[in-house]
Amino acid sequence: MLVTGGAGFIGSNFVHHVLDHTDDTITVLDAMTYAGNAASLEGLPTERFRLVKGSVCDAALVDELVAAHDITVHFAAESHNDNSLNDPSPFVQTNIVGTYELLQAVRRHEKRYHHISTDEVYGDLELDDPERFTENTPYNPSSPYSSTKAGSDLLVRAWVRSFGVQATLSNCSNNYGPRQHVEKFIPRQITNVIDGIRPKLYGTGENVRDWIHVDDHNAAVLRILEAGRIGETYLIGADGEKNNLEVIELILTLMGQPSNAYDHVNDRPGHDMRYAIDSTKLRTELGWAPRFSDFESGLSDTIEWYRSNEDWWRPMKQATEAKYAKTGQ
Ligand code: NAD
Ligand code: TDX
Repeated sequence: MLVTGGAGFIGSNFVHHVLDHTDDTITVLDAMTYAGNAASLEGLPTERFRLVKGSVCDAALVDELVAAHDITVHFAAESHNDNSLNDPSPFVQTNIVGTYELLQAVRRHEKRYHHISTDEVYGDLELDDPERFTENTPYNPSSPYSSTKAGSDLLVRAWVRSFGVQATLSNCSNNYGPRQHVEKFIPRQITNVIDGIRPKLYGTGENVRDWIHVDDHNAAVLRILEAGRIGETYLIGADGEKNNLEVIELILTLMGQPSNAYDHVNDRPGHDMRYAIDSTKLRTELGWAPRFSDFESGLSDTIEWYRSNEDWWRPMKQATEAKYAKTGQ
């Protein structure tokens, strides 16, 4: 397998999972941006694992690697909405041009391809909307990040239809778990509390995210690789809707702090109100079900991981908070 973005949060958990549970061999292609962390790939069996440092936008490198593997799973992306508001340029390059280069290579070499995407391509829902996103919801992305992910999804669909590329797609809701960069909501608050900094809530905190444990996401991806129908999109979600205020209060309580010991900070421009996934298709067609159905216990384990792995996150913490300080967040 070729796994792009395998030094990032979801990709590295995917690599560990596959190497732990199968006999497969994996090559990771990762540009090792600020979000790529070699420490996330430590201790893997060297005879079954290799890390190639390079960009998915490098057509020659992508061609060579795609040709040499049976399957490409494409996780690599610029992934943070706040960064996309400050500088959209790398999002257009990596998310759109990088996907284009991979698609051209899998097309030339007639290889199987799986595209990792997000529920954010569907835009957002009102808090009281009884509907959730399905595979038929029209695309309506809000941010530079989500619009470049939407663009990449549409390239995949077009390459399937026009060129017969053997691709599947998945759009997942918000992931949490070990090895997530401290710029993201949950690890930022956990590491803030460890450092004696008050957690930071954007705006009113009413915004809802549909949380799923990263291992449940990756188990769904493996199931799609095994049995997904070519050309199809599968939504991945674990019925984990929570508003940001609830999550921040739960983190504080689980970490032994008063539940109101957080600060309200500037809201994110264009902040999506609510995401919610209906994963009926994945569950009924492929028999997938989430294993981490108890958010509080998954969150406790995640807090424990950050407490026990300070060496992993400490090098990125100060620069991340300095970036947030510039936008009053
Ligand atoms: P991440 O930011 O933690 O990791 C991204 C990885 O991609 C990093 O290792 C980075 O070095 C690498 N990368 C960036 N640009 C590259 C390039 N040009 N060439 C090669 N590698 C490059 O992101 P993540 O949270 O692990 O997200 C992985 C994928 O899952 C993304 O496609 C994202 O859109 C999608 N997704 C994420 C979530 C979530 O909650 N985090 C939810 C749904 C979908
Ligand atoms: O300090 C914070 N305070 C806060 O209130 C941060 C960093 C975030 N937030 C809010 C914004 C969102 O409503 O928390 C929510 C989650 O924020 P992020 O972790 O930045 O995630 P989000 O913007 O929802 O996008 C994530 O899920 C979908 C991933 O980063 C994307 O890659 C994925 O596609």
